[in-house]
Amino acid sequence: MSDASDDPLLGLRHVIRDDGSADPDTDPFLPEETLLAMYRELLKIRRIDVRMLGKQRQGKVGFFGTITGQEATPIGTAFATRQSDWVFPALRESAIMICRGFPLSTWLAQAYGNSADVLKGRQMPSHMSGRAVNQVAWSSCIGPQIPQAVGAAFAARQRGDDTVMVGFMGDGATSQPDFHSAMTFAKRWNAPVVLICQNNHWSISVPTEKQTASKTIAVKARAYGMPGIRVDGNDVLAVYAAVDEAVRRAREGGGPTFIESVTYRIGPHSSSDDPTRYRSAEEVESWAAKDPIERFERYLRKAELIDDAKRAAILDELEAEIAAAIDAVEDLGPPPRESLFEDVYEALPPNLAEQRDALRALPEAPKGH
Ligand SMILES: Cc1ncc(C[n+]2csc(CCOP(=O)(O)OP(=O)(O)O)c2C)c(N)n1
Repeated sequence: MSDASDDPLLGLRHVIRDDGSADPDTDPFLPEETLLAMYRELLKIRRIDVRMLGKQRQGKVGFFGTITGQEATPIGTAFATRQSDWVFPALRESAIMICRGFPLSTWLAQAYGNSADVLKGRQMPSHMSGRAVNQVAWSSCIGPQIPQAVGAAFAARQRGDDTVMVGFMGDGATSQPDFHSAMTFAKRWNAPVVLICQNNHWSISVPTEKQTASKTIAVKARAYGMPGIRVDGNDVLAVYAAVDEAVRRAREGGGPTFIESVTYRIGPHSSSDDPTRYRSAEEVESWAAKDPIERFERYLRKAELIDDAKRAAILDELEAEIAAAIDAVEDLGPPPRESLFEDVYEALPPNLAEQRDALRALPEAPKGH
């Protein structure tokens, strides 16, 4: 704790100090290979953002949701959870799938909505999910994943296994009724769930202070009777430590925790947004100076785990990996037309089978239609 307030729900937990040293009272003391793996994942998702926003501008994908500036929360969470724990994401946590080993090309195929997309082109672009890595689809509608995470946690407890559910939301989502229902039931059922709010200060063009009169978002935990943590969301080690504490509590039967991860969205809300219309360049610059990747780099350099040459080598490897993944999927065609009939019925009813056969008999549409 190094913020002004004695109340942990008003102050902010940090690990990495401005000079790159770590606070020994809060440092999770992760092994070197874990620190370097985290660094790689942070850089990877940052580079994917740059490449995919470019693809959207070239008209190759219709929509992409970047997370630039907010990487520390999904990456810290990925390392603090087990593969068997389930993730119920909001808008900016799809990178957890990549950390869990979901193939990058298949992940990208969802943005293209093509034949390699495990969701068969049926979701909005950039709404990745994967059963193979226990990450459910996120809903474009703000909020429903929060009670879903709580319900799934209740089910896990009833089944008697030690799976923990992690549900994410933005600051805007805390003004939705779903947030309040989820918080109420989470503690009432003592569900093994960690609910994480990425407070990035904006809900598209609405600033957080117009969403709520509450001093912080973390303090809301108190009203629902559960532990809360307010953490520096641009400090990947602080996020890791906070989520690790909450996940352990949930796994050991101690019930839910609510975490506010304080961060900032450096880029647009999505590829459809122009943030210069509602926020100042000075505000963005002041947060860019707190960049989570540069902050972690200062820590790694001080610990002599990276230097310019190692950084450049990692970046080269990542660029090649991302370029290969894009090349593998970019020019694939759409999912087969008859896949429209899959996944709803275990056995297709005769009337739908007839429609599917009629569709099959039609000529394919020319490319581009
Ligand atoms: C129920 C609902 N209302 C409004 C919208 C339009 N909308 C899409 S994203 C968004 C802002 C979400 O803000 P926040 O929860 O803070 O997440 P962030 O985008 O900042 O990560 C809004 C209002 C929506 N998708 N669903």
